Amino acid sequence: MFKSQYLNELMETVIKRNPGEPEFHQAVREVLESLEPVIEQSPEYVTSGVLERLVEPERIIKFRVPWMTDDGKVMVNRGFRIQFNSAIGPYKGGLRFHPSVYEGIIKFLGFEQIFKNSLTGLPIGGGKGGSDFDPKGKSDAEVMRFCQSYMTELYKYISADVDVPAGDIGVGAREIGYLYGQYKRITNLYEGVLTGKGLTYGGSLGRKQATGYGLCYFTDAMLKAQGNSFENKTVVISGSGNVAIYACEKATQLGAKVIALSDSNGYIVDRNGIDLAAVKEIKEVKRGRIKDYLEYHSEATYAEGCSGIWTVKCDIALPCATQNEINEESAKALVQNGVMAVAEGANMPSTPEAIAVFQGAGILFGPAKAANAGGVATSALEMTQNSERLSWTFEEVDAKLHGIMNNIYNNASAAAEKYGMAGNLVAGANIAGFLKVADAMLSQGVV
Ligand code: NDP
Ligand code: 2IT
Repeated sequence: MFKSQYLNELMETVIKRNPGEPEFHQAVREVLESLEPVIEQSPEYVTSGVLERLVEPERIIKFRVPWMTDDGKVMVNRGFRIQFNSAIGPYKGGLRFHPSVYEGIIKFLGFEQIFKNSLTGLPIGGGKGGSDFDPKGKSDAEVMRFCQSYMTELYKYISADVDVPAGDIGVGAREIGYLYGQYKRITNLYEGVLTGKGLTYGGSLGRKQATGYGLCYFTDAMLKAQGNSFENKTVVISGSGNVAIYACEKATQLGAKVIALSDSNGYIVDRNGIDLAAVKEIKEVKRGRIKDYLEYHSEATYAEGCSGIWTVKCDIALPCATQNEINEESAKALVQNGVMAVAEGANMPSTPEAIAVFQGAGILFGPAKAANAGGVATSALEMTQNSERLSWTFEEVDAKLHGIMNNIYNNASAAAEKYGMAGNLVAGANIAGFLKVADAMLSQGVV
């Protein structure tokens, strides 16, 4: 329940208009809660209908994706692209290929992307897409045929100045390559229509590392504000995909010891510190499971199930797998074990109840929109390099990323303080992200 009757009615409308989409409702509710003090002070956001327009995607594209398995069987998946908000730039956001994908997941991710992209300070609007296709266990040829079929429909709706997709769960360098090849073939355009591209055909140095590195830069900024750092801290990271791997790399470089990683089957604990070269070989080369780590380090332990990882005692927890992976019980376990900071690499990995536990305990909490914005920020830097037909060095990209993450931390902190919620980075990130988009919408009239 909100104090404001207006917000209660708006939330009810969102639920009625988007039935059976609890993840989307969750994402909207959190943002509206943060905005309550803003609309009290600035009623023009209500009278101009900015909020009603923000919660309704500008366009939803939904399509059939037929493809053939290696043994000639016809398969049909569903493709989505939600072009949520273009007030401050072309739609920008990843594609997720995972069996759990349905319209509500893409909607929640697209909605979050609006505010995250605004926080980067770069000119990118919000969008997201994906499919219920599961790349796991498929051959490269099957993944290629799927990607070609997906792009054969999607190309009609995207271009370098309209909508620029990238990776997310299940979409990495391999998938982006196949998608790019098909876009180029159909349109005859060599343009920066996707980001996360390979380095030989327009990708940016540092994009692969950006979300994980950015997460650690953000966490470091939170810690430094309290006179602390990663030095000698024990870190637990969930997931073992793109974000988790490069969060592990940067946390280690900053002096921490990462002791646990996971996948959707289970988690490993290595008290000596994770051997990242082994993890990269297992995940990036062999496309294996995190359990295979025991073949490299028999002294490590493996446990089935993914939520148990939050019972491993640590100073810093970085959830980097998926939405709602930390519930109230897991949050309580982390707090009881003395966690001092939690920062979200995944999108919406903490349930509202879990966030309440962290904030109630007074620990540092870095919400996804702010903490994982380094990936999309570096995607925007890739777009810039493509436009000027130049490529920057790794050091240049990384330095820009570091500056952007520090700015996001400072802006979210300042917004929280300005609205009387000092230290509440959830509210601060939502408010700072909202204000830029809302003011652009006000300037552009009722569109
Ligand atoms: P990857 O596909 O590279 O890795 C995903 C990891 O999360 C895998 O270890 C996977 O395990 C695990 N995982 C996925 N779904 C579940 C589930 N339902 N339960 C438990 N574990 C699961 O994806 P990314 O690393 O790119 O993405 C991870 C998170 O970060 C997502 O929330 C994504 O939205 C977010 N993100 C990604 C960005 C990027 O640049 N890539 C940018 C910002 C946010 P398994 O192999 O068993 O499925
Ligand atoms: O959630 C995200 O921000 C991403 N998956 C990255 C999006 C992008 O366009 O790089």
